[in-house]
Amino acid sequence: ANVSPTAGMQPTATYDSPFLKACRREPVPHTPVWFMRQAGRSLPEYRKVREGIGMLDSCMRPELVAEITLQPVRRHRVDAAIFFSDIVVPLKAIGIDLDIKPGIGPVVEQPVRTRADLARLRDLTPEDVSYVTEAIGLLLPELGSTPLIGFAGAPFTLASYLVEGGPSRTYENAKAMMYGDPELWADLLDRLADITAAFLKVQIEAGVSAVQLFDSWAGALAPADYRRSVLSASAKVFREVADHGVPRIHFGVGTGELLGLMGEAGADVVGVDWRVPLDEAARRVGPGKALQGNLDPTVLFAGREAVEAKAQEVLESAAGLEGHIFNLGHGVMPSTEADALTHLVEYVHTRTAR
Ligand code: 1CP
Repeated sequence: ANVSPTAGMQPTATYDSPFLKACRREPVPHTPVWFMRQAGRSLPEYRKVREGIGMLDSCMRPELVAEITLQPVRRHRVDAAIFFSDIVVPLKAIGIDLDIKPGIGPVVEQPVRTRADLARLRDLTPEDVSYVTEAIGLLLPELGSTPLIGFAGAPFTLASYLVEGGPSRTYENAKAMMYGDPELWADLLDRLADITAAFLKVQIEAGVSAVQLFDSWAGALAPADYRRSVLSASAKVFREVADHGVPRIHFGVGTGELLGLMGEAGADVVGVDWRVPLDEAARRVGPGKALQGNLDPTVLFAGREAVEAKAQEVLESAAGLEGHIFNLGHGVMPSTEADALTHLVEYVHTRTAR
């Protein structure tokens, strides 16, 4: 019989979805679209269900997570869902005292600065995040053939929050450790690689169809420093999940100079922000990988004509690629109009219908 390589793991219709085909660089009926941060404050239905519930609390309620994850799929008809959670959830789950503060982001009560602090980073077990497994179980039947993307924060980006104690623009404490105590830094990133890999494995075993590693802030690093001090930890994460057979996406912001190295770390798909056109990004990444991106999220404030013109530019720049997944160059901004996103999905689908 005609059995797909993942038969028994997930329905063939999911395996044959445009999103997963594009990840595998196979021909697609239309260019697949999804948006980073597609679930969130741009949706009135999100604001409604989140009312009075803290961000981290909401990540631990399976029914709520499933509802929020489904909202952008219903509304925008995107080609993939992304699991509603946050990159700091596994850190919270192993007992790090942190919170996500409204208008700020993740704040860590006691930053990780010394070797003694490393002891607080214990291994993550599936039981620590049983609510994640449960939420994915609720989602799969609801999603049907729409793939679900799991995700985690990459070691560098997680370290930036842990060492700084919160969001930063300069990463001075994290970089001070990286430059000043390379051994401690390497051990910290290695610990985080294990936690991240364990968190991704939980999601894959629960049934997600692809995973994205968010190294959002890696663009703060020079290529030589990324290669020396970060690449091996991210490569370890990708290696750990390599034999699970799901595509692995690697994304960061301002990473034009790092695209080759981020591919080298083990990704099947490299995410690109809006600063580098996709054809140039493909040259930097090299052959054998699909690309994801890369419309500037602020274009969505400029009106329909501008959105279409800029989306068309992205599509033209992607015309020669083997695999392209349309996305923004970074997350949806909270004040974006939901209808602008719905229209963008329709536009890309129509323009690329083959
Ligand atoms: O109360 C709220 O609504 C807070 C806003 C919010 C939301 C909706 C935060 C706080 N996290 C999230 C969800 C979230 N976080 C998702 C949802 C799934 C989807 O895309 O629909 C995802 C993928 C993340 C991942 C995440 N968290 C990243 C990587 C992606 C990126 O944007 O680069 C990062 C860097 C974080 C940290 C974080 N969490 C929240 C904020 C505001 C931040 C950034 C803070 C900073 O500037 O450093």
